[in-house]
Amino acid sequence: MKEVVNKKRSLLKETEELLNKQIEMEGRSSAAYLSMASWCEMRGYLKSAEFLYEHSEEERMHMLKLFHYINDAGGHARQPEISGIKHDFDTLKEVFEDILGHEIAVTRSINSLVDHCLGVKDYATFNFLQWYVMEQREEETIARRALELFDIIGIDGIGLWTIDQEMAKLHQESEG
Ligand code: OFO
Repeated sequence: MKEVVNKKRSLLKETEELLNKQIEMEGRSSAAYLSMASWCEMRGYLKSAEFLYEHSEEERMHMLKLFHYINDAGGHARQPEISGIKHDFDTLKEVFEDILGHEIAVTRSINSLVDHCLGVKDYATFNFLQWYVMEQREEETIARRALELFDIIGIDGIGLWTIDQEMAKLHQESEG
């Protein structure tokens, strides 16, 4: 029985472990963005909340893609334990600073996975990961542009309200 299982496996154990770590990162992104969405909604930043609720769903989809890839290749995708999610923020800007920091960390993780795949000549997984490489490029850009709004518009007067409205446009762009 064991041999039959091994014959089905096209992933190295080490690659499987790294992909499972990436699952954990995507799950953490989803949980973090859900928490941020809730904070924004509670504070009345409704466009930012909408953007983040949806972003949380997208991160879950990123996680599920990895689940299916690992299992289809004969590995075992594991539901990660996720704790330590931040629930409180001092400002709306802090939310978007955290998002950028988070996305940069995810990009580094994807890049090191890609490096690993090249090193072990796993070209199928390398190819699969290219979708994540491009997705990270887009997500970092959106996070940077969101932060720029705070500098361009400023937070005085109706500044914060305007920034929140602008998040709806960024949201549309990220979908388009
Ligand atoms: Fe999964 O793209 Fe952001 O973290």
